[in-house]
Amino acid sequence: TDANDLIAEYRNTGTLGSLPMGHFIDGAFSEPVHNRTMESFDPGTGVPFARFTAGTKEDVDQAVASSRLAFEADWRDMAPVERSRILQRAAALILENLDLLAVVETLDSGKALQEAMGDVRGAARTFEYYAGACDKLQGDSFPLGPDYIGYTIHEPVGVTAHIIPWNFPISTAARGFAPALAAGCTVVAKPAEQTPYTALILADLLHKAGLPAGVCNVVTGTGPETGAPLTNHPGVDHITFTGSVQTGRAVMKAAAEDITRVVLELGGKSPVVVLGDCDREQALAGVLGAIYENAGQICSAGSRLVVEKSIHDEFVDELVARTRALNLGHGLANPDVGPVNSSEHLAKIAGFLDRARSRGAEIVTGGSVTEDPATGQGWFFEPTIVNSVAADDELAQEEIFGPVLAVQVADDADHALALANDCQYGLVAGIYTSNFAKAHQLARKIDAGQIYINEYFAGGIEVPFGGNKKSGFGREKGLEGLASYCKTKSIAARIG
Ligand code: TXE
Repeated sequence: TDANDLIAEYRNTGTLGSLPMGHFIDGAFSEPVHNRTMESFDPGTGVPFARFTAGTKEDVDQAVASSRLAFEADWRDMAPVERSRILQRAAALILENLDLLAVVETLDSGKALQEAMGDVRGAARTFEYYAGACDKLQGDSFPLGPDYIGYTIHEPVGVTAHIIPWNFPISTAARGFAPALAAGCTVVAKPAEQTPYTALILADLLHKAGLPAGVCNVVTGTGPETGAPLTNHPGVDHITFTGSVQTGRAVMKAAAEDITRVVLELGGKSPVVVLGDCDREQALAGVLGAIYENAGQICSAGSRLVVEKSIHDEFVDELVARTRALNLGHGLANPDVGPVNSSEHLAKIAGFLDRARSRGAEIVTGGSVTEDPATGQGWFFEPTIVNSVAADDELAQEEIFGPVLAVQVADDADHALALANDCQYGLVAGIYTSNFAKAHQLARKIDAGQIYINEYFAGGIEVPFGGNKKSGFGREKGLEGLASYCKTKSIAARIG
């Protein structure tokens, strides 16, 4: 279906007829055990546009049992080349459904349609990448002398649970499902209650691509009623969690109960270090994208600008001018900055700025709740810059997860490094400089899972991604992402 037709349908009816209903279990949309539903809101208007199923422990039990059966009966022992072909077909089907997935993602999350299209293309690329890896999970052999044979094989860990957040629903689903399936694992996913639909549609497309029933199940509902029973489930062998530190802690405790493997991808407060010798244009564009893409609701957003004193005044003036020129609007209108995801989240962002104002912070642009200028509706926050933020201020320490940039002034590169590392999080850091050696020296010394030099968000599915410190542990993407869904078995035999 064409995006324009879907947008017209939404404008005329206030909903979309093609939205899935129910959980996706055993290869079909299924009736829940208890018939309870929740509203889904369009953040661009603040108005509900559909209802979806609020799952319970009973639904989770069904999904895990189905995944266990499918693991043992169909998927674990399928020839890797066959798994690969199914994942390749899935990539193609995702692209064939690009417009539907992107429009649904925009309605559910609020993000600009172009960004949603980028996310869907990225999801297809993720399946393409891991499709190519299915038949390359090679082991090693070991030199034990003429009387022995020693080798390793990589076995799938089993049934994997995926707890998905609302800021990148289809990207996060794909980033977990594709490597898990490539490794021979089965999947039970719980999308965020704010954004349930694209994971359901993705599971259906995977089934249409040839995935046997039960290999990928999706259960919708709230964190406490659906997420917790899944992460606590003794039938789950691995948990991939993306979300807040607080919930991550609860998930890690649940995992500890049964010694379940867990990957935690939590928050960030990532610095963008801009040195005096940078290419000014490159740095300005990079800093703006780093904080305003997806209205700042990105775990790896560049939410701290650490700028060298020598260029600070000029650089911040230009950033402020460009920030004021950004247009806000409904995601379907393709704005520079869309709404934030929920009214609760909007209130949380506003709280940070209210407290900053009462401390006398230097808010150089933005700082308030606003609305879609075209309709007067929606959950919007002004693109905001706060200047000269102290290292111990909450604006420099806490994840706001909105379009709010905290500027920290550094005397020189060493001071910039100290400021960059003075934080409980360690997910990402950006570096802008024309000095190649200095860039790589800083890259080694900054405590973060990934470093972007002269282009923020550089890299793709090939590059491992994950956090240090309170940003979590474990790596997704790349071949490391695949390894976390495998368990190595060593086999040694005496033949002499
Ligand atoms: O997160 P939660 P929330 C950060 C960001 C944001 C804050 C709160 O700072 O403002 O977290 O967001 C499910 N057992 N990030 O409240 O609660 C929940 O249903 C199992 C950073 O939305 O962590 C959803 O599917 N699951 C981030 C998912 O966990 C539970 C992305 C995330 O929700 C659960 C999102 C439980 N007890 C928020 N409770 C990132 N790292 O990108 C909730 N969930």
